[in-house]
Amino acid sequence: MFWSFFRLKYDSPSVMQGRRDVNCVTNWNVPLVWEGTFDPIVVDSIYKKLNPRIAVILFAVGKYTRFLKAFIESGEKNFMVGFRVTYYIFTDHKEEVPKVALATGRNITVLPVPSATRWQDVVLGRMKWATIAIDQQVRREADYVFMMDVDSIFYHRFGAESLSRLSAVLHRAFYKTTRAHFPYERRPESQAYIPADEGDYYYTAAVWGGYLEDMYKLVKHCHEQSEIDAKNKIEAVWQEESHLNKYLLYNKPTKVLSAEYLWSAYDKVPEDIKVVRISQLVKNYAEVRPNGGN
Ligand code: UD2
Repeated sequence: MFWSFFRLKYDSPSVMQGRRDVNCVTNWNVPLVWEGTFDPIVVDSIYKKLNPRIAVILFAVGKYTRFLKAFIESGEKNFMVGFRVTYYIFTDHKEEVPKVALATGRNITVLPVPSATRWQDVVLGRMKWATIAIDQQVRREADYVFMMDVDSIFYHRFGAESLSRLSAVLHRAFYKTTRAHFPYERRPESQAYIPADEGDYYYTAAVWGGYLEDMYKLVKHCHEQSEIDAKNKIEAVWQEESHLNKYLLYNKPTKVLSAEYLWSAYDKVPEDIKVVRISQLVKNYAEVRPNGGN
């Protein structure tokens, strides 16, 4: 009796999805999502019943407005297709926000932010502006929030399988390395400090998301931590990414997304990445940033 139930449950095609070449669960027992570990039709149909409103928070400050068109156009083809999505574009050049045809239920909201003289202030400032915008507006308009880098293109489905209380993406450069190689903040003077013997994964700050209130708690905390750093005249080694990694070490993500969810045109695609869902574009850092490359 038990075995016939077991066979029925685990032999059915929708639950036979799996991968043997990669780890599909974290050591705190939440899913680690790869192509081949979920059924897109089943996942979408579950979430479509809930009809969630999904916010994408995007910064396009200075010359980064040039990336908006391709990001949104490719997002319309691949990101949460069939769901309600609002792209919140934070920019200092609202006249450069392109007109892009959006599917039904999808919108663009443009929000002003000041220009910057240092790229570091833009990336770190994302935590501050996201905190303010959620407080003043987004809270009334969204159930889930994603934070994304704009200099990237969607190439493949990025769907409801990514939704969770807190979902973080494995950084492509470190998902095969040991924690000794993670570029965590190692100076105890910074609020983003992580001791050498701690750490699960190294997550990218270029794509991450979750329930609105969980995301609010996270961005507010990271903003406050970076303010303390600023008072102490220290900036975390990878700005907001360092604070994000510290937060996620002690507040574990409820879903981890493989590096399929943010690859990069700088790197060859390895065997275990069966699909590239978003990829960071190659850019001339010195030309596009207000204060040059590094
Ligand atoms: C990495 C991370 C990024 C962030 C940054 C911090 C990846 C793929 N990305 O990206 O998430 O942690 O390091 O060092 O690993 N932006 C502007 N105007 C500017 C500068 C930045 O709008 O002048 C915005 C824009 O949305 C951009 C994002 O900030 O996509 C990240 O900045 P970046 O692309 O210059 O940083 P990068 O490639 O080093």
